[in-house]
Amino acid sequence: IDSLIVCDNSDRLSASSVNRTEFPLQYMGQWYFLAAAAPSESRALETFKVMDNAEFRVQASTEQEKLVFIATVRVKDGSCVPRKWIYILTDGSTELRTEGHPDRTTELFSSKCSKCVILKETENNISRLLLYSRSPQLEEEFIEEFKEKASCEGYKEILEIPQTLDYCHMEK
Ligand code: MYR
Repeated sequence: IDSLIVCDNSDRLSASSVNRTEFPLQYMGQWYFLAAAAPSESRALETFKVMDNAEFRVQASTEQEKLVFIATVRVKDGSCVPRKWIYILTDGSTELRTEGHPDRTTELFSSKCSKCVILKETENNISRLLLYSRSPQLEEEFIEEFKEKASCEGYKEILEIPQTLDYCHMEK
């Protein structure tokens, strides 16, 4: 045993401090992708392993129950790949659905890091945790907290997004 993590309630995923009154307004705008976690050998992190960095923007849609997520991914080969998803808000909950992916659900969780959000994506029994922050650099304690939460979910594979290259230019 090289490490022992005791999973008390502060390490477990909790949505208790996700602010539902202002939801989803407090999540609008710029986000940086910092880390991901999944059960080992699940292949759930494959698509992220080619990334050097990724920046997201969450914006309102012309349809009230939808949000537009725009991303620019800097691939390790240096190229920039734009991505876009439409999320569908769920009545009375902070759970999201993705347009075009009927089997995918996205839950939101809070952490001690007030400028962070943790997403749990589940699709056909495959789940993964994703950590996003308002700033590209994050204090080590918050990365550690994410790893502990992941470990308490039984997720042994952790990927930190390297961010060694410049961020791509994001379309306005
Ligand atoms: C994926 O790569 O599979 C999903 C990308 C999701 C990006 C999320 C970035 C920011 C999260 C803010 C939460 C907004 C909730 C209303």
